[in-house]
Parts: sequence; C-alpha cells; structure tokens
Amino acid sequence: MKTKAAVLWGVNEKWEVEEVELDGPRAAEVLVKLTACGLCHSDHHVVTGDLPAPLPIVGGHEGAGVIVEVGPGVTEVTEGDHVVMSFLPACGRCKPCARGMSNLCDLGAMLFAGPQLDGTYRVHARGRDISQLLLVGTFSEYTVVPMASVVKVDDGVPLDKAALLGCGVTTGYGSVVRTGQAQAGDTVVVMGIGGVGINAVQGAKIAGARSIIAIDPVEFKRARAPEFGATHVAACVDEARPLIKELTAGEMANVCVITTDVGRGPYVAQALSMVGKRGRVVQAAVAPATDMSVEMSLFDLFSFEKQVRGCLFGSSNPRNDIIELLSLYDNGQLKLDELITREYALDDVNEGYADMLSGKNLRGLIRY
Ligand code: CXF
Ligand code: ZN
Repeated sequence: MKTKAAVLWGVNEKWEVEEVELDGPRAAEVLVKLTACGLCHSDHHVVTGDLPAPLPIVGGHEGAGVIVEVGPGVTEVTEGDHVVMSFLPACGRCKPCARGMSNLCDLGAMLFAGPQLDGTYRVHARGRDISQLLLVGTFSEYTVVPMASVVKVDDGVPLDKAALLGCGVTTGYGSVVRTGQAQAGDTVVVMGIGGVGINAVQGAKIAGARSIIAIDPVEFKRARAPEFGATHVAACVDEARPLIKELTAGEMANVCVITTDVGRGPYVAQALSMVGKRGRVVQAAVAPATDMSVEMSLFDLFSFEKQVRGCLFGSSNPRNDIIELLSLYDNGQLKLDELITREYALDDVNEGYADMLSGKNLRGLIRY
C-alpha cells in the first residue's frame, strides 16, 4: 500500500514528507493506522547524527493507533485493537524480559540495525529500502511493526494522549520512580525540562517527593514546571545548588535526573554536586554515541557512596508500566493533556522541530 511518511535521507537534512510504499505485515508483525505521534528530541538526535541510525529512515518512535491487519502467527493482538507503540520491543520471553527488565529486551539488539527483525524492509521509496526508527517509524500514517513493539490498551483510551506513553512520559516518570528509586519525602532535582524532564517532575510528585527542583534556562519551561509538581525552579545549577542546600539542611538531594536536550560530560559532575549521601544521579539524556568524556569526582563517589545510573526508557517494563501510567491518568494523578503544547500536521514536522529547539514546546504532537 501507499502511505505518507517523513523520511530523513541525510544527516543534518530536513525531514522529507513523501509518499512511500509500505509492505504488509509479515510473521509476528502488525499493520497500524496511527492516530497521533509525539515529536521527541531523540528523532532530532538522529538528524544531527548523535544517534547513529541507518539512513534513509522514517522517523518517529512515539505513537498510538489502531491495528488494521496482523501477520501470520500474531496471537496477542488482533485487528481493531488499540495500541501504544513501545519504542523498545518487549518480547516477554527473553531473559531480560523474564527478569523484569523488558526495556533491555534482547530484541532491542536490533534497535539501530535498519531492517525489521527478520532482516528485511517494509518501507521503500525512490527505489531504496527505508529503515524505520526503532522498528516503529511513527512519522507515517500507517506503519508495520513487530508485535513485540505494541502494547494493547482499552478501546476507551484517548490515543492522541496515550501516544506520549511510547517514550517521553514513561521515560521521564521511570527515570525518577524506577531508575532513581525516589521515595516519599525525598528531594528530587530534574536538570532540563523537556518532554522527558517534565515527566520526571510528575514522577517525583507521584512518588511523594517533598521538594522537587526543576532546572531549565528557558523561562517558559520554568513557568510550566510547577503545574506538574515542581516545588521550586532554577535557571541553572549554580542557582539551584544553594537552594537545595537550604531545603535539605545541607543533606542535598536524593535523586538528580539529567534530562537535558543532549547529555554532556560536565553535567554529570554538576548533578553529583547536587545529591547527598548515597544520592543517585540518573543519566536519561541521549549523549553523542562517540563521546567518551565524563566529568565526575571519584572522591565524591566513594566517600559519600554517590551513584551514577544509566536510564533507558525509565528502566520500565512497557507492558506493565504503560498500562499503569494510563490508570494514573484516569485517576487524575498523571497529566497528559497539559503536556501537548502544539499540534501539527505531518507536513509540518520540520516546523514542529524548530519549535522544540527554540524552547516553545513541552511536547509537540502530530495528529493524523
Ligand atoms: C532514546 C534512547 C536511546 C535510543 C533512542 C531513544 N530514548 C528516548 O527518546
Ligand atoms: Zn523518545
């Protein structure tokens, strides 16, 4: 079939919205008609080359929609089912999945491989095979994805809002609650209030944190953060540090999550300087793949048992956590509607990213 998709043909080029050929679903795959997809910063990391994805590629990895066809051997879902994409597949059978670490599912080894799990491509254009970002490529009206990359949700779930659970919300919430293991009464610091950071703030609130300090140089982000649970805001780390000291009577924070636009080596030292004894620094921001430099005080690490933890998809188990987050939304404890600052048509995807880069959006959304 033909469908419209946004394709990146070269590093630092624009997304090209064009008609592509989409093959039907093969074994263990499903064809999904997307309702909406979120504009996550990681798609832009592919544009800059910080995330080394195989080009040409259909972008997008946050999305939700309705299954219109299933391939042979698909048992868990069927035509008409409403699904949220999980940017990481979760097969449920491999060792990491069985141990409750589905974000590290063995199928994720194919993450930046290019073709689908069987080694062939579903999308073609201009006489070339086209990759699908993180196996899902949601910048497309229709997409074919592995059964392992969808999570079935109730028919009543608003799919436009649920689309954000495919990455940003689940990553941000999980970065504090799962990776950072924040507890009631804790002090939590969030460095960078974008589509992930704002949900780290929500996670800290839901976890019962006493103080939640949101750091961002953009005034609009600082203005919005309290709505999602921030108790204090600061424009930079130097402004936040004395505030945290005062709020904790010198003990400093329990958790500091790094959710900046790009992960940079010096940020780790800054984050470590804001946590106290056995404090956890959570590295959730995507950093350039080739960057090997990290600044941190090893003295700080051993003398106060401070920890630095990596965070992929918020250490979440998407089949459990996406459903759990939807029930928090239902209960009024998790905000989704308020996250969507602006909506775009697929044709305007480049405008959406320009807005994200100039700090205008918490989350931009493409509605199909
Ligand atoms: C990223 C994490 C690294 C792989 C691509 C997606 N997370 C969220 O956007
Ligand atoms: Zn993302």
